[in-house]
Amino acid sequence: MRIVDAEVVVTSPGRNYVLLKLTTSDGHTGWGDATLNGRELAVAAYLSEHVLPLLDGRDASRITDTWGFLYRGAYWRRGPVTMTAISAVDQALWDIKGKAAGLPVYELLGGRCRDGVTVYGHASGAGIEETVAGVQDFLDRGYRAVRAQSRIPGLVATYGIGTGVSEVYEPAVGAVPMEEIWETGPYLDFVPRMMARIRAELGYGFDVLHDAHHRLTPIQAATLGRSLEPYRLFWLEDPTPAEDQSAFRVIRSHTITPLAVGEVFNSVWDCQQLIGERLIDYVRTSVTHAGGITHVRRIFDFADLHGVQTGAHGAGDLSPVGIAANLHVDMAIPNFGIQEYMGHVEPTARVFDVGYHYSEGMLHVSDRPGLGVDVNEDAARAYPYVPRQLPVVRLRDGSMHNW
Ligand code: CS2
Ligand code: MG
Repeated sequence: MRIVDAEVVVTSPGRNYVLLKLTTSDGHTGWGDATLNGRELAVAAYLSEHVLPLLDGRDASRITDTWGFLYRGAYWRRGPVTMTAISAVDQALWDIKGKAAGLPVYELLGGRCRDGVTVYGHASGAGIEETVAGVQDFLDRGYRAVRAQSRIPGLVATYGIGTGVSEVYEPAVGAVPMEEIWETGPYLDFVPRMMARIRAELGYGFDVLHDAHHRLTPIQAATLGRSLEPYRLFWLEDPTPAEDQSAFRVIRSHTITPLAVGEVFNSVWDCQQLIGERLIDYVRTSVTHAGGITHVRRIFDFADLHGVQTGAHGAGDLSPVGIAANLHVDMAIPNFGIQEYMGHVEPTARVFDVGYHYSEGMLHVSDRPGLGVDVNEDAARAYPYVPRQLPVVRLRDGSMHNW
C-alpha cells in the first residue's frame, strides 16, 4: 500500500481550513486536518514544499516510521507549523489504515473505553444575565459541562464572546488584526461575581469551566483561582502564558481550582514539566496541533502516569477532520477528562460530512472505517482562501499583551 498521490486543500466555508488528502496504490484515500488559525498558508506551504515531495512511494502502513521520518528528518523540530503539518500526514495515514482494515480508528487504538465522549459547550454573553441564560440553554440541550465567558464591564471587546448570530465564536475575522484593549482589574472583580450568579441560579449539578486565555500574571492567576474556589470550577484554563511552565508552581501553591493548559502546545516537551510536576489537572493538546494521533497518544499516556486527565482543544478552528481524530483518541484512552466542542460556522457542513453526532451531552464518533469524515472536494473548491488574522491585545498604556 504505497502513497501515490498527496494534495493540500485550502478551503474557506465560513472560515479557513487546510486539509491534506493522501491516496494509496490500492485506491484508499485518507484525510488530515492541517488548520492553524491565522497561519494557515504557512502550514500549507510547509506541506506542499517540504513534506509532500517526500511521501511519494512511501509505505502508507508505516505510520510511526513516517512520523519519525518527518520529525527527526526535518532537523528543525517542533513548533506549531511543523507539528501541524506532521499531524495532517499522521491523521491521513490513520484514516487510510482504518479504511484498509474496515474499522473505525478507535478500534485500532484499543477499542472503546466509554460509550461516548463527554463534551463542554461555549456559553457567552454581553453580561452576567445573558451568560447565565446561555449556560441554561446548553443545560436544556443536555450538556453536563458548559464554559462561561462574558464581556467584561468597561472593556469594548473581550475574548470568547459569540456574535449572537451563531453559537460558534470566530475570532479570526479580518485581514488585519483587530486591536483590543485589556484590563485585568475589572476582570478579576467580574469573573467571581459571574460564577457566583451561575451557581446561585443554576446550582452545582453540572460542570462550569472558564478560559482566562493567557492574560494573567502568576499571582493574578492565583488570586483568581482562589476567588473561584467556592464555585467549584471543572477547570480554569490558560491562566498564564502556557510556555512559562514554572509559573504554575506559583498558581498551584495558592489555589485548589483545577487548571487546564495545552491548546497551544505541539509536543510533549512543551508540557513535560507541567505534567511531570503535576502542576496541571488537564492537558489540552489536540491531534491537529500536537503531531497527530501518534504523538498525542504519547502525551496522554505520559499524563496518565501523573494523574493528569485530557481535555483536548476543540474550537471551531479545528476542522471536522481534526475534531473526529480527537474523538477517536478520546474513545480509546483511560484518562479522558472532557472534550471541547464548539461546533462549526456555516457553511462548513457543505464541505464536510462529519460522521459524528451529538446526543445528551456527548459526541458519538462514527463507526465508519477510518476517521469517518467525508470531504466534498467540489464544494471545497467553491470556497477559496480568505486572509483572516486573530486579534491582538494591548493594555491601556498601549503596550502589547496576550490575546
Ligand atoms: C480557545 C480557542 O477554545 C478555546 O479554548 O482558547 O477558541 C482559541 O482562542 C482559538 O482556537 C484560537 O484560534
Ligand atoms: Mg482556550
